[in-house]
Amino acid sequence: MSAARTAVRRALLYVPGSSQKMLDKSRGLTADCVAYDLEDSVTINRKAEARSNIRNFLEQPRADGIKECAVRINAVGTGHEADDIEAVCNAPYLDTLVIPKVNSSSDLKWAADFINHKRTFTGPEESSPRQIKILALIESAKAISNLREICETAAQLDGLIFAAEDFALDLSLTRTPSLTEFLYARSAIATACRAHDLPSTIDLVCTSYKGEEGSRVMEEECFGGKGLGFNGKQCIHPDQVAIAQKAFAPSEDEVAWAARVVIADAKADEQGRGAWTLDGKMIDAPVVGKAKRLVSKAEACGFDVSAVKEKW
Ligand code: 1VU
Repeated sequence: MSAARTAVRRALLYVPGSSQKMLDKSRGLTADCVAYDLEDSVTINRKAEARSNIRNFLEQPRADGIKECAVRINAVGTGHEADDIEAVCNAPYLDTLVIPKVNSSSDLKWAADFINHKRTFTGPEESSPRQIKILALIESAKAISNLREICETAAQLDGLIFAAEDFALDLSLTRTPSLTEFLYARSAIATACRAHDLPSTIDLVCTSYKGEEGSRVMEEECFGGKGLGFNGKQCIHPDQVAIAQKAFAPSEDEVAWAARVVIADAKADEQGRGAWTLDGKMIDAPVVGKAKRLVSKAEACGFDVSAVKEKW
């Protein structure tokens, strides 16, 4: 299925384009979005090799478990960006380009115009759409100040991603386990995505990935991000993917509650009641709206919501 129709990116896993082993490994994974990387995980002397690896890789159909194939290019102004786009933008199984270090509208506009100019591929709809989506990485104070103009720049912009490590470097911050130093930036990004109807708002990387402690920290960060309005998280290791996909999907209890609210609301509507009670709590229009949104999200994440509804 084309990514254009799903826009569910609970986990976005980076795979270094210079590692053929990790590229091959990604084929066996189950992930909403895999971003094959040409940027920070690839050294300058291996950029050309990584472009060629990724281009060859995206000639082959997406693996069953992967819903979306993205490529992260190098930032506009580095001197690598045009070669990156030219190398991959007509690959048959490319869905999305991730543009790092977008500081202003002009960075994004240049990338979007160049992609649209170079993109000539017109394969069958199942393999790849004519227009590819863009995700923009927000990594600096300047970018946070320019969020509104960035969000309004390109029709194919599908979401924003927060890069904590570069943001910390820009502001000379030290990352702490509480992540409070990023609160303003993360809230601003999640709010901007909502205000501009961008489907994906993807949170910072959890740098711990090893063992039980890595899983605990990852889970805690996912729920913290969800609480701020993010609907996905960047991952650097396969073990993080299932944790993010579970955390950013509605839980079974949430789906059951939402299904009950939607069913009971239809009855309340017939009786002309805008406010009513379920399990001792008042339900009115915004609560019903939340329940309907949960049902849509659950369906997009693969839940059989009709089976849950039948129980009620
Ligand atoms: O079991 P196998 O030996 O066959 O495979 C290993 C390993 O190769 C594989 N693996 C991966 N496969 C695909 N994508 C990945 N990202 C990935 N990471 C690991 O999984 C098996 C187990 O791996 P491991 O636990 O032995 O881990 P390693 O020591 O091999 O690798 C750890 C690092 C962190 C180096 C690796 O996961 C990695 O390179 N991750 C990606 C880093 C990256 O892309 N950084 C830049 C993006 S983050 C960013 O820019 C923030 C905005």
